Amino acid sequence: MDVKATLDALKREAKEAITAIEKMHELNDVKAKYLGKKGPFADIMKLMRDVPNDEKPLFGKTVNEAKQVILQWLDEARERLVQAQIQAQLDKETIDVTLPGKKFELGTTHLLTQMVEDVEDLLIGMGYQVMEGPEVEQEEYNFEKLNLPQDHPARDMQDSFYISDSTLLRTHTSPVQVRTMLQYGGTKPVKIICPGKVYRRDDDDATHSHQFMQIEGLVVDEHTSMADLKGTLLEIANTLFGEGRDIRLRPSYFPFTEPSVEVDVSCHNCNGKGCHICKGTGWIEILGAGMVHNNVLEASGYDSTKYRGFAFGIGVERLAMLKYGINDIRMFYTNDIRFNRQFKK
Ligand code: FA5
Repeated sequence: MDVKATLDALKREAKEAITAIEKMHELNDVKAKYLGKKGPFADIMKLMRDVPNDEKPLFGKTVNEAKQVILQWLDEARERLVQAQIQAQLDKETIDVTLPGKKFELGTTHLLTQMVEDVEDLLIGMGYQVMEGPEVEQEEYNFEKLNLPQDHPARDMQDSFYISDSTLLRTHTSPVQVRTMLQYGGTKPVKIICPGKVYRRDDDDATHSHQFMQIEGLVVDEHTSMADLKGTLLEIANTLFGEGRDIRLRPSYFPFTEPSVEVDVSCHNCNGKGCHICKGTGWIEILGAGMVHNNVLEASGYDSTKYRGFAFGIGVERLAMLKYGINDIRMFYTNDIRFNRQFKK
């Protein structure tokens, strides 16, 4: 038998079979067919017995070379299939940049934030500076320095969440008045607002929340008067509720202001005639205010014979409820997206 011719024929046949391979598993089939234990190479090696001893090395070498060539072709075929697989995957994953994009739903600014921003925009334009104060506050600032000494009956007006004997969650933003005046050192005029969260042990119902927002305002200088307070509040009312609002000041009581007033705005719904929103009165209460009490000025380092001040504290939820006819304060805090969406700016 001409081994060389047999091997050449075998290689040609294997080459054809390997070239035709299209799937990975076919590689193993072809390999087993030609190089496996029952394949033609095994048969050829059996002939080794009849080859003269001196020709055995050459015989073995020739067979082995043919085998290596086939293994090499199989490796090349494997590489070809791997590359084809990668290419197919890439083709499948091609991004069509002309496809329309996915639309992401944009959130909205919460209505309370919008109200605060509206008031801030207006008052910053009038020369006010925005200040911040801690929500965990000392009794000294929340009460004492605001002319509410220990055992003062007015402390009951604002049932508090105490954290320790002398620390509580602030019940109003008024402590920022004291903190700012102390920071200013009793010599500079003050013109600030402070929006922020406050906390009271009120039972939650349609008009009360244990956590709500206020915007504090404070102006201190040598000439401030009640007329300035009224003008400022009128400006706020017109900005929030539309031009043509009227305001009225009613005598009230706050320990930290004297005189103290509660402020009503003429109803934006009925223009003062009386409707369900203003409960037939033509007026809607929006805030507390007054001239800063001399005791507060003194406790905060300002000479009350020289300086005068006015202050106001707006309930933000109350404002928003009145402006938009919202009848339950809890709507602000349940995070119902359908409610929030209605106030997309
Ligand atoms: C005060 O908190 C004073 N610090 C306001 C003030 C500042 C007066 C500066 C004078 C000078 P009052 O307790 O009335 O005042 O609260 C102010 C506003 O907060 C109220 O008009 C009301 O709109 C709102 N408010 C009070 N309690 C609650 C509550 N539980 N839930 C929601 N809003 C409330």
